[in-house]
Amino acid sequence: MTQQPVHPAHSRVLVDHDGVQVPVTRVALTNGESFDRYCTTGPGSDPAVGLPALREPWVEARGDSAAYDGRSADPLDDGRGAARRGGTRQAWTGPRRAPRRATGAAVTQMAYARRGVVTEEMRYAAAREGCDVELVRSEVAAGRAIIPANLNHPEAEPMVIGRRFLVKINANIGNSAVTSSIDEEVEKLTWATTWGADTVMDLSTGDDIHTTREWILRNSAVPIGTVPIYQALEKVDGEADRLTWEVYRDTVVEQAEQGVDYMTVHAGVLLRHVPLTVDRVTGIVSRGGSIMAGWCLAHHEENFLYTHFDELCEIFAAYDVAFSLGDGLRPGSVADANDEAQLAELRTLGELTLRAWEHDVQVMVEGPGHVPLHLVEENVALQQDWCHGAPFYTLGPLATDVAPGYDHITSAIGAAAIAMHGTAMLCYVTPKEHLGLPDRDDVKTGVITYKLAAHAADVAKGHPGARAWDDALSRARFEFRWHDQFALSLDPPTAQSMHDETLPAEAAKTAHFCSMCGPKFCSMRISQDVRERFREKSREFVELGASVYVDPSAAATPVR
Ligand code: IRN
Ligand code: FE2
Repeated sequence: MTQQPVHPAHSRVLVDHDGVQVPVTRVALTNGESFDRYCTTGPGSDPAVGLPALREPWVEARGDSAAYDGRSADPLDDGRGAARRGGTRQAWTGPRRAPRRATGAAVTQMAYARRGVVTEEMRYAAAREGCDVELVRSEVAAGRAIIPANLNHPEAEPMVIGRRFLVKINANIGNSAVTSSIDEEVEKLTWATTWGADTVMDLSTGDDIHTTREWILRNSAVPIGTVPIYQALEKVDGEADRLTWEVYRDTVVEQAEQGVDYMTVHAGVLLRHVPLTVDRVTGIVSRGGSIMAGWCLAHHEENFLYTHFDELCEIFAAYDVAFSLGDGLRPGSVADANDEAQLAELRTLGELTLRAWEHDVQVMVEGPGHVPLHLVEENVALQQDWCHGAPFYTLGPLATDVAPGYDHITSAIGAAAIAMHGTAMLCYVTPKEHLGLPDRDDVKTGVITYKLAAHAADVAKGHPGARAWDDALSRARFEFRWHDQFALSLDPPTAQSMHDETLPAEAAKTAHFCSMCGPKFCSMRISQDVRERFREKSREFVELGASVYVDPSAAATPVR
């Protein structure tokens, strides 16, 4: 099943960059030109069969990992026998591969980059960005960028996250105990990447987490992230006090064997940080953060994610799982932004970043949350400084707390600002934030809203080529190529249906106005007339021997 393009003028084509074939979304324009956009959709799959294993030959050729008889051989074994206890999910039906892991040293993209090795994954990511592969290799080697690429997720099309590259966005999906089936989760994945999600996090809780994740991974061309503490908590029947390092470790291995590319680990929530949150307006709003804070207090012991961090690094290094160091103490209201709890955790995340790098494990660092605009820049400055340039991955942030129902917007305001200052990836927020589980429409709205925040930041940063997209759309708009304006937009069906509400006729698709201003008041049409008259006038002046009028935009039509 190939994915339906979102507009008839769109097609997924493979283009060649120095011998590497990478996908783009090609937008065919009515003036005979075309415009290529970064493509996240993947080649499309039958959900029951999964995607082809693009990276498998690359991983095998490196010869530093081997398949073994792992826990994941039985996809129904989620560690507590969900299926045997009456779980309802259908077991994975597609091809099964034995999990692989390193046979010796770290098999991470960072390890290769630091040794000066250019991998196929680096080549692929660079080709998609349209940049030199050496930029990708050197940024990964320095820890300023990551390529999330677990050995056991060969279906993924490699991509790079870092401030020197296009700003990326993540969409969260996942069932909670109360809603959604597997089909719906795979469908949400496909839906999110159709609209441009660069990575997807499966935040499922409840029964059958393992099986749901298997279906998602086998059908995902984008990196998949998870928060393993959620599944670990299911294994101890939701009783946080019963969590142990061993239960957590086994969960991480299970997920690494399945192919999870990056994992949120709330290892910066230390026992001594918890009292710093008591006077907050909104306390601890991170799910993972509150679980770990509760555990620390119940046992009066240091967070086991922190005390076992080096063992965790060894596991991550063997599969190439990247850390997403969780912001368990992120502010949940603008009142709590940049407070001592948040900053104390951030300092710890900086220390953990260095420890992970000692193991050649890739790291990004998660950030807030809720932050008023005037405190946004400081967030990036401190994170970059204290975390040694590791990529920042932020949740919005919401610039104000007052608009439930519109929090995709309050957060996109903060997201555009924080990305402009250097955040590498934005975690989307949907209109349902704080209110309920997002449905299909919310996922689309969240992704589109975050795509525009990310792109606005790319333009503001002067990212090479970013503005070309705006220029292509603006030219179409000025020339009244309505079909091209729709096709080039982030959400073509919405743009077109809004236009067609008042002017549905095909003739209106070339008309020199829309119903916003009507024919007489269309500034674009008037401005085209002005330009035309101006050219005529300058022609007259030239004939009179005067050369004062030079219309720079008329360079292509020399005045005779
Ligand atoms: C991103 C930045 N800060 C938090 N996030 C995302 O929030 C993270 O990647 C994951 O998707 C989710 C984790 O939520 P909790 O457990 O911290 O609430
Ligand atoms: Fe919030």
